[in-house]
Amino acid sequence: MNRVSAQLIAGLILVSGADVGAGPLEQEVHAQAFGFPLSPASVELLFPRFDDASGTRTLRSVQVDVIAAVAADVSVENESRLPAPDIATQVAGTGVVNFGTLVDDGSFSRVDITDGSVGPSDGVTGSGPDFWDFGTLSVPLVLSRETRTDLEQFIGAEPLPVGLEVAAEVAVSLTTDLTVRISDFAVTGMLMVTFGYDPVCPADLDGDGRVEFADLLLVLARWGPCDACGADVTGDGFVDFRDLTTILAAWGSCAD
Ligand SMILES: [Ca+2]
Ligand SMILES: [Ca+2]
Ligand SMILES: [Ca+2]
Repeated sequence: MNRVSAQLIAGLILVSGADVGAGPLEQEVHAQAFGFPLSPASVELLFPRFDDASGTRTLRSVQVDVIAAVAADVSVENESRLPAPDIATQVAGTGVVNFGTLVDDGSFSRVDITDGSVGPSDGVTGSGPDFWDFGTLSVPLVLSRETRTDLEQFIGAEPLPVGLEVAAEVAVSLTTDLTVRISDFAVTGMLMVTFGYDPVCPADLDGDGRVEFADLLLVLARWGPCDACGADVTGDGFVDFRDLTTILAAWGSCAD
């Protein structure tokens, strides 16, 4: 390192208050698929708790997400001698997800209506001008909740269940002289748990437990734009003076 660089670094050491760990949180995502018939019904899936790696990672946030579809195959058949021009169906319900004390709930609904052409009964089951097949009626169920408090419950070696309850029904507007067939009524989707955490010592780029010259050299070696490189301590897409000052502000043993 030449004299100018050394002076520059000496000057930067005087810059205090660089915010170590100010970059975006690291994320650890766990996902599991599920599917069960309705309704109502529930599922419980075990997810790992956060591993703080002997205190070298600090949990900052926990988020639980449900991305699912509630669906049913629905057909109706008019058993009356009169036409039934407008038959409506509604697939609707509620969902509740919980992971420890982290809870979110929501509702879903979709309405479908025949095109006015359903005629009087032809006496033949499952077909004819009196029969209307709505096909598969699918409606999204999306739940998402994050917490940054009471995080202790999410740390440890034992897994913790995520519970999901879904209550749904298929309602049909005309019930007189109508045969309604519902099949494959179910919910399928993904459950996700996302841990957001800070490495306790993000400036220790080479992971030897100390922030020192070797880490500084790694920053200088990657100077400039970089996409998710380790030397970008602040996580802004550039290795620049901000990363250098972060290193200098964290100088010394990570345990201090
Ligand atoms: Ca028929
Ligand atoms: Ca180091
Ligand atoms: Ca940076």
